[in-house]
Amino acid sequence: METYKLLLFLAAVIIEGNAAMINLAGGPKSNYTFPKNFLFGVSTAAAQIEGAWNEDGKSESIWDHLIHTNPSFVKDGSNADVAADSYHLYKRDAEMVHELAVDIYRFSISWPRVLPTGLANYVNPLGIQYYKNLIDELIKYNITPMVTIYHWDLPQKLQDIGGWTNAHIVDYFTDYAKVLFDNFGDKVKYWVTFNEPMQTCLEGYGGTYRAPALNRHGVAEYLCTHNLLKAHASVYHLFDTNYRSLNGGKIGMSLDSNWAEPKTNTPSDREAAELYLRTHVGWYAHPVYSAEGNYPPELIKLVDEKSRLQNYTRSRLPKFTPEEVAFIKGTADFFGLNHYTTYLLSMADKEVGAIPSHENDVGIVRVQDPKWPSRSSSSWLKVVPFGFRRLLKWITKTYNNVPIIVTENGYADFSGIDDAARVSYYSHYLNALLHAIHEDHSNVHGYFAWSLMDNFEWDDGYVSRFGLYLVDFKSPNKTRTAKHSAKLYASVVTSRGLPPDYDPEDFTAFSGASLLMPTVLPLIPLYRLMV
Ligand code: GOI
Repeated sequence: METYKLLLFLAAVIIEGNAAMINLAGGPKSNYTFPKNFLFGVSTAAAQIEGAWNEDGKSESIWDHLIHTNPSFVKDGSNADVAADSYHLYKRDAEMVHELAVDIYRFSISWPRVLPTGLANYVNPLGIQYYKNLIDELIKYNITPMVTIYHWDLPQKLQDIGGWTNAHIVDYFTDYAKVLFDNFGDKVKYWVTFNEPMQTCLEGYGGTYRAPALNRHGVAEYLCTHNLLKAHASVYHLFDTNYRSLNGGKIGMSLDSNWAEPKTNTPSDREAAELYLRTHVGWYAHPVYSAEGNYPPELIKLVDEKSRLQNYTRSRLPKFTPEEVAFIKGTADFFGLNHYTTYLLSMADKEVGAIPSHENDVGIVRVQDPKWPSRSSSSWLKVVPFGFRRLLKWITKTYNNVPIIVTENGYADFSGIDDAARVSYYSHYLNALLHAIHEDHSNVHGYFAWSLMDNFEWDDGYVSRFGLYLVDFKSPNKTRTAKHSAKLYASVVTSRGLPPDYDPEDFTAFSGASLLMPTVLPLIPLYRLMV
C-alpha cells in the first residue's frame, strides 16, 4: 500500500475508533417524549441579525465601535453593519419561526436603538416602532415573544463613561428596562435581563475576546459583575412590583455554562471540576439562585487571599453589604441556561493565566479531550451530549430545583443546507435533555435552539454558522432557506420526540478530516496581539 493511503487509513481508524470508544450519549434509545406544556423556541440577538447599525436614529453600540475602529478584530474582516438585515426583514423572520412550529421566539432589544444617548432622556420612536412591529408580527402567528434586554450591545456613549464598571449603570439599566416594560410589557410574557454576563465581564472587561475588549483582568471583571448583578436585581424588583401583574409575566437571567468533567477520577480533579462550576456559572448564579445568596464562598476566599499576597490594599473582589445580598437573592423566576460544550478540569500545579486575573485567582486547568467529536467551525465546540445532562442535574440540585429554561444550544459549521452534523448535534442534545427530564428529574421547562438563522458570530464574523436557516449574505435580500436541521427541529417540536431512526451511539456525522476554511485564510487577529 502506498504510504499516503496507509496514513489516511490509520487516521480514519484513529478518528472513528476513538469516537466509538467513549460513550458520549446522553442516554440509550428510548420512547421518552417532551411534556405537553414544554416550551420550544429559537433564539437570536439584535447585534447579530438586525444590521441597520446607524439607521432611524440608532447610535453606535460597543460592538459597532470596536469593529469600526479595529476591523481586524473580526476573522473575515466583516462587520455587523447590515448582518442578516432583520431590521427590514423581520416579517420573514417571524414567518420562519412559524414554519418551525415553535411556541416562542427569543430576540434581544438593542439599547442604542431605543435610547440613542444611552439614557432615558430621549426615547427613539422609530426604535420602539420596530420592536412593536416585530412583536405584533409574532403574535399574529400565535408565537410568544421572549425579550433579552441586554445581549452585549451597550451604547458606546455609556462605555465612554466606564460602562459596566460605572456604578451609575445600575440606574441607567433600570431606566432602560422601564422604557421596555412601559412599551412592551403588555405583550411580552418572558424577559431575560442579561445574556451570558460572564462573557460581558470576564471576556469584555477582563479580556479581549468580547467588546469592549478592555483587558483589565483581575480588577475590571469583578467590578463589572458587581454592578451587573445589582442592575439585574434592580430590574427584577421593578418588574415584580409594577409590571408582573400586566400579564403574569416571568423574568430571569441567561447564564452560559460548559459542563465540567473531572480530567481523571481523582479527588483533586473532582474538586477542580466542582470549583470550576462554582467560580464560573456560580459567580453569577450563587448570588441570585442559592439559598444563602452572595458570591460563592470559594471565590471570595480565593480572590481575597490572592489580593493580600499580591500586596493590594483591599481585595480585588468588591463585597456586597448584607442588604445587597438580600436585594439580589431570589431575583429570578427561572434559570436561563446557554450550553454548548464540555471541558475536562484539573487543579493547576503552578500559576495559571495573567497575574492578576480571575483565571489566576481560581487556579484550575481546563482542556478538552481530542477524542471528542467536533468538526465544527468553532474549535471549542466538542460534541458531548452526556455533559448537557450532567449539567442540568447539577443546576437542579445546586440551586434548589429552580425551573430551568435552556435559552441557547446549538452547533456551528461552515455553511450549507445539507447540515448532517447539526442534525446529529440537535438529536443527541435533545436525547440528553429527554433523559435529564425523565431519568434525573431535572427541572427543565423549555428549550431554545441557537440560532434561528446564520448571523454575525462576533469575532468569527460570518465564517461560523449557527443557523437552522441558511442566510445568503451575498444576496441583496439576504435570502433565508431552511436547512435539514430546521426540518429535524420542526419534526421534534410537532412529534414531541426524536425521529424513529435516531441512534444515540452514532457520531459519524462528526468524523472525517476536519474541514478547511472555505474562505481566504483568516486575517491574523492583530487587535488581540496589540493589547
Ligand atoms: C453564545 O455564547 C452567545 O450568547 C451567542 O451570541 C453566540 O452567537 C453563540 O453562543 C455562539 O457562539 C479566551 C479557539 C477567549 C477559539 C480563551 C480556542 C476565548 C476560541 C480558549 C480557547 C471560546 C456562547 C469559548 C458561549 C465562550 C464560546 C462561551 C462560547 C473559547 C479561549 C479557544 C477562548 C477559544 N466560548 N461562549 N475560546
